[in-house]
Amino acid sequence: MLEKLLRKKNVVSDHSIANRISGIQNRHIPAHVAIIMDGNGRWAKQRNLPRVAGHHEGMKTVRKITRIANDIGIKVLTLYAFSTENWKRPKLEIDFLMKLPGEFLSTYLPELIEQNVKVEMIGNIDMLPRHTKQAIQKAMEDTVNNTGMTLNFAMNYGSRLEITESVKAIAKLVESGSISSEDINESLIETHLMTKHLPEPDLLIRTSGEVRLSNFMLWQLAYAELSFTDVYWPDFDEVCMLNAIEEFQLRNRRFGNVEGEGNA
Ligand code: V07
Repeated sequence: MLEKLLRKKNVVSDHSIANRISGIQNRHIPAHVAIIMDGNGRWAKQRNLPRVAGHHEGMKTVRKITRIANDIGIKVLTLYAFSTENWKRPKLEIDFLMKLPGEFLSTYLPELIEQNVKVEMIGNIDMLPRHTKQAIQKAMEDTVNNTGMTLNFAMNYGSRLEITESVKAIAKLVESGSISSEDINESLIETHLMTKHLPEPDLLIRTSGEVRLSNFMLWQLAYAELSFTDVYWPDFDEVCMLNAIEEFQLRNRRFGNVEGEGNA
């Protein structure tokens, strides 16, 4: 609440955001931040708008948070855009959601390229409508050589399905005799997850007051710090993001400074 007031009065300026980013950069920066972008429907309801208006507004937050995450020096930002559970929603809402990747990319892909961001995806792309698939594939192709932050969208993603598929693939390796069951260990399982090429998330943020993981990166989040805020995703802004990162750094004082002199 105080934050909102300060911002209205313009007390929180670009200058103070830049100062806070510098402070963050003098400490341990989370390499991978994952976010459950919840509360778009509730944001809309609060304003007597249709749910889809909340989803659309949430897209602008994706842009904002991508930019500041990249500025901070976060290496991977994973955003839960569409879960395997989301297919249970009304068809019209699903149709709207499936247009958002195309709209997001036709609007923001040029600036993502300018920021050297690499677009990636986890989840089963095959079940998505063709236009959605094509938009995402083009963005991945156009940014494949970018060396800055990876912006990783979880689309039609579910963690139990991901783990189930890994187990199945490993069972086939055993069946064919390429490995023995004794060769199964944590790192073999990890190399069969969709995130095999990414570092584990250091920080998970969930907006909108729900305190659950909802089948999101269950294996990968084993050691992550968890950050929950009541703010609805469309209202989540740079200040909220800085708050979450600073809180992470306070909890991680063992890594407290670059020289490693922090107290445990
Ligand atoms: C979606 C906006 C953010 C709040 C959560 C629900 C609605 C961006 C994308 C997206 C996905 C892939 C991609 C580029 C952009 C997106 C869906 C929903 C399904 F390559 N926002 N956003 N996709 N929302």
